[in-house]
Amino acid sequence: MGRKFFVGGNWKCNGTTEEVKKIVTTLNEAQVPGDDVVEVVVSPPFVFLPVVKSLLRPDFHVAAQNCWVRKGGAFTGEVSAEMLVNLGIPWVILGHSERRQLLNESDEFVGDKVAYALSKGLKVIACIGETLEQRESNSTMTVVAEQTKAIAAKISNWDNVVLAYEPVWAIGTGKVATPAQAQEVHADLRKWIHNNVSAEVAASVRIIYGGSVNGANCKELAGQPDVDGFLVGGASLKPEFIDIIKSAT
Ligand code: G2H
Repeated sequence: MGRKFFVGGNWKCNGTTEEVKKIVTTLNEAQVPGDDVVEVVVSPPFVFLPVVKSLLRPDFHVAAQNCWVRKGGAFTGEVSAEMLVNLGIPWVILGHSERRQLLNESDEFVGDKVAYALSKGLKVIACIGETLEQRESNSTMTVVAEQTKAIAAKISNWDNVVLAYEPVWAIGTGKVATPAQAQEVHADLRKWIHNNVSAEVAASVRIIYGGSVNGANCKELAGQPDVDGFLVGGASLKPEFIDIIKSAT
């Protein structure tokens, strides 16, 4: 079976209750390809998860933007995987570069988080990607392989994992990777998975691209054979997110 196109909307730390409801209304009214063609997952801040989940059309799903690395307890300010499961939240984004960079989340920590979230029944959008400095020193694939290796070391079942390749230099900068740049890393990453995990996982795991995706550049990126969808930040707060969903066909 082919890899189903996946479009995630990462709302990051944005929105008021009113704004969030407005985005949900736009999504609910949109005519998009069916969920047999494209899987759509939106990720509001924690505080808006219940309201978004309750109002969102049933063929779209919700993701949290993070969760704690182990069972909850005395970890002030954290939200556990168990809590997300309790709320009926099916997905979580882990290892986003903003957390890796601003909160010093290491490759090992992200690997542990992915493993724990999966063990509790969550599906995971695991983010990886190189900085501009790393790209310019030709270490893109080394960095991306190391980040993926730290996840592969902790999990044995990839069925509920989507890998999001998000070059840090393209995030929120308006500087999108060219389709050729995205395809090159996605193909190399799939090859790495083939050689280091298994041929089956390499063939089935979805590798999505993130970093300044918008309504204008999505179609050409979506046409690349190893680009299985997108993780969208800024544009997921706008009506053009619908155009990005439609790029699945
Ligand atoms: C990358 C992306 C969403 P943006 O972080 O994860 O954000 O589309 O704003 O670059």
